[in-house]
Amino acid sequence: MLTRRQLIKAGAATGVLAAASGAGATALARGSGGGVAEEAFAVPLKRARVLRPLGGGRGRHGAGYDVYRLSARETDVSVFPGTTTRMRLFNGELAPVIRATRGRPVVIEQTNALGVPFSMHLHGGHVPARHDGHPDNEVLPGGSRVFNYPNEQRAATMWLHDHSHHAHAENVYLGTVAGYLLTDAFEERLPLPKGQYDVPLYLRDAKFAGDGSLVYDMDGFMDRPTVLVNGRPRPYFEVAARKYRIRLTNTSNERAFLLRLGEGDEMTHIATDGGLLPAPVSARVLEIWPAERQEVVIDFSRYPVGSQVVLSNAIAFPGELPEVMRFDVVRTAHDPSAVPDRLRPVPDLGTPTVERTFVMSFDAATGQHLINGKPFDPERVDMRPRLGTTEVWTVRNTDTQFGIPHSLHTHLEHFQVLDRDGAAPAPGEAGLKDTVTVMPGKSVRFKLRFTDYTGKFMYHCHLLGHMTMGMMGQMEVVD
Ligand SMILES: [Cu+2]
Repeated sequence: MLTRRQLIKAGAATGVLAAASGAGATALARGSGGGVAEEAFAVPLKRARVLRPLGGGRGRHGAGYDVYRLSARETDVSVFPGTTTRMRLFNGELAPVIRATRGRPVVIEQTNALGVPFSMHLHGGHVPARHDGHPDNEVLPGGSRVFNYPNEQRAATMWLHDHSHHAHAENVYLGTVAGYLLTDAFEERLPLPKGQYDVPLYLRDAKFAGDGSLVYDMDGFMDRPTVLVNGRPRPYFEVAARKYRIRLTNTSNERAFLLRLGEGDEMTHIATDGGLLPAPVSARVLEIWPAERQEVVIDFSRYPVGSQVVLSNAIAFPGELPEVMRFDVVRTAHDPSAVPDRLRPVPDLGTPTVERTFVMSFDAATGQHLINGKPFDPERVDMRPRLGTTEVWTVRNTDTQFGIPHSLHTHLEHFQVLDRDGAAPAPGEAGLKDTVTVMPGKSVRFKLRFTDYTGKFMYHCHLLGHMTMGMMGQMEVVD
């Protein structure tokens, strides 16, 4: 039996998180610790349900807005046939989705029917501090809070999750996640696949006990052998032989995926955290870390009707099934969609006048994860960026001894990656981002500009166990 530390070291050897496993492994695997038997492609994908607004109205500036209610509550669902899994879900649903349009605000009345505090955060949202889900604004059990999202930002695939002080990792793990897809006129004009051919997929890992219950162990991140897509274990998805826009969000606490389609078939990478890339990028693998979004267009017209194309994880841990899901091409369809040669230029974020460094490290003596040598302190403001100022942030991961990857997620603003250890970012990282992962011994530089909103916002590692153990800071944006 390997110790956790040996496992972490072994995982780091590949430079990502785990040794790559062979594709096409056994069709049947068993979760460790007597978990449920798991067969790949036994259940159909459940499409994420798009919520209908409860109502709307006219805001201060005359713009229409939509109202939604999201209630976080415990719900029994059946993930594996014949078993019941108690999860914590918004409205009792696995990843419901809100579709929003730039310029039309969304108001969400969020009620907390859980037994723990809750603080809803729109990941990727450019929103006022009091609506950002700061842990100081936790909603206690039985309480509620109204969130106002202005939607004055570029089209992007975002998501909603808990940001409470102590329960966020468990709440995310137990399923309290919703999608938030913002579109705008620029994106709508492009001939990308739309409607039923624009499919959000929420990927995550999990560990289930034999009775179907979800097992949460903060340190058990290498023992979550089940992959769920929109809450279904390794589903199949019946598609038409045409192009689809697939919007991937990794809602895992710690799991990274290196996705591979079929035998390394081409996917067209079109967007990331902050929306469309400057230009499409041909991709044969697609890396997606916790909280990141990656969007691809997949052209299923390459495959004859009757084909089955597997999406697999090239960095599954040893002993795990690599399969994530399967696309079954079942019919032909008319396809007026196309991927233009140019998508969306990155906006000019200005000339930086401030530089900051963020050193990410694990303290083996205390088990805490630190930024610049300090664990999170809610009483401490770590920095005060000025509104209208462009800054360059260098994020350095010094955890070579333990081989621990870290990420940095900035609230409020998206950023532009400038370089990784001095080298230009890959074309797939050339769009706006809000979460970057930095491998041990590596560094990344990005620039961002503070706009519109003052107040306190968080930044943190989005490997949620690390965040729980201190890897978070707060900035107060000042005028
Ligand atoms: Cu971390």
